[in-house]
Amino acid sequence: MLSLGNLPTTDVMREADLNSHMHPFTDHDSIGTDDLRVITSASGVFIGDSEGNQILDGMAGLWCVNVGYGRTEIAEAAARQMTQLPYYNTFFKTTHPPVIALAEKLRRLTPDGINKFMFGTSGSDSNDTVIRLARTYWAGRGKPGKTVMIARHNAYHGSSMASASLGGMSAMHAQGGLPIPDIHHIGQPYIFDEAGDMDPNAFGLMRARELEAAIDALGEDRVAAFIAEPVQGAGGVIIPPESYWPEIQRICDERDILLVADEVICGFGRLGTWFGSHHYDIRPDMIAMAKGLSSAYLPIGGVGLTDEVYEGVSQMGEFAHGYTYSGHPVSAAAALANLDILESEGIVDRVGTHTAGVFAEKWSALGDHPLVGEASSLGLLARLELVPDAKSGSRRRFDDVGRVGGMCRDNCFANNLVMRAVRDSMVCSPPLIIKDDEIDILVERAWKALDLTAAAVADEMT
Ligand code: PXG
Repeated sequence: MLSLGNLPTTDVMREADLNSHMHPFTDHDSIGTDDLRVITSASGVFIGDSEGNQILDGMAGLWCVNVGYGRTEIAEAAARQMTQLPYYNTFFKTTHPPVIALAEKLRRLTPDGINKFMFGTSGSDSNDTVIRLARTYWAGRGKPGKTVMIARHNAYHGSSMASASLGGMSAMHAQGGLPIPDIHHIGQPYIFDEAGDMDPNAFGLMRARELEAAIDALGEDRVAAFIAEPVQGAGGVIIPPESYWPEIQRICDERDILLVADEVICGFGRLGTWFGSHHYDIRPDMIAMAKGLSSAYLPIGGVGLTDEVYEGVSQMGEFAHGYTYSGHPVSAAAALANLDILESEGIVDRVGTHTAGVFAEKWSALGDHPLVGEASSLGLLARLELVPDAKSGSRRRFDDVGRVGGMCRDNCFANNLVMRAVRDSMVCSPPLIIKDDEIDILVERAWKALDLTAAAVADEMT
């Protein structure tokens, strides 16, 4: 039995892991005996493994460790709360100070009009809550037929039955009998892969107007809400053209449907503003949150809603929804300490006024690499498009989609950098506290991984 106080060798831990642990989103047959990396420590923007490597975490965990690793203030706040009151629920007319303080603080930080908060433990359950709130709201307003949720192809909204249905990942729909009824998907504003020769803003308008067309086709009396990430994250950091969000907002204003911003990745500073909705001037009726809410030090998620949605739902009497851990006091205390750090250290402002600019300049240089067709970023979200003939300016993709991206991801890891591959796009989302010289290290390691990947691809051709 593995004891946390006295760790055995890496090989022993790998074997024990593969004997008894089933990993998320993993093809276990593809894990070689040396492939598993055992992460044992972390500080700042670096994670440490059991072999003593210091790896720059270009993904902030899974887009979530916004304040970076090793913040003892959060650990201390959680420890204090565990001693004071480790758990009590928020059902049946009870509450506790951490959840009150967190809701109050979120009321101040979230987009105008978002005034009430319901908590859970993840982004997935937040989006399940969104669906139930939207449908219950319309029932409360006397329109129970408005049940259809419109989302986008290649969106990621979570992994539960309802949130994965809302998401537009075909591989997820293919397993487990998804999607659930009354979910409809429209196109995504992915310029690089889908705009062809169109002007990006014309393309953005075209994609936004798919929402209008879908409402017409389904019937406005059937549609409850449109949900989207301000910038699609897991789908491949898809930064919409400037024309996109204003047109979506216009359509949602003119039509009798709710607008939901999934802020699970874009929230809490990722784009250099508190929320992605602030960056794009979106006026959502609901927002889903998780990840950066606690910088992932403890699991917590939630949904923010306007007074209008809250009152509509309240028309139905009891909203029969909630989780044992809704508003968990220790998670709420950790989230509060995390938000204190983001605020008191001016981290969000610094991303907007400094770090995003430095990052954009250095990241864009990766666009000169012969394997890269485009390098783009917004705030501290970034993407590289890997293509076979970047020099010609062609956006043609590799035939065997995802293979070269996977090679590049492995080369990053081998060079002590974490980046994710989404098909043949490399994505990056470092902790918001990354320093300028650490951005240099990140870009150097990325360049080296691209070189190794390009060399391997060239080898295959000869
Ligand atoms: N919404 C968005 C926008 C997300 O990115 C969720 C909801 C679901 O959150 P939970 O906490 O239930 O995981 C997410 C999560 C990846 C990756 O590899 C991305 C996510 C989760 C796991 C892996 O890109 N995003």
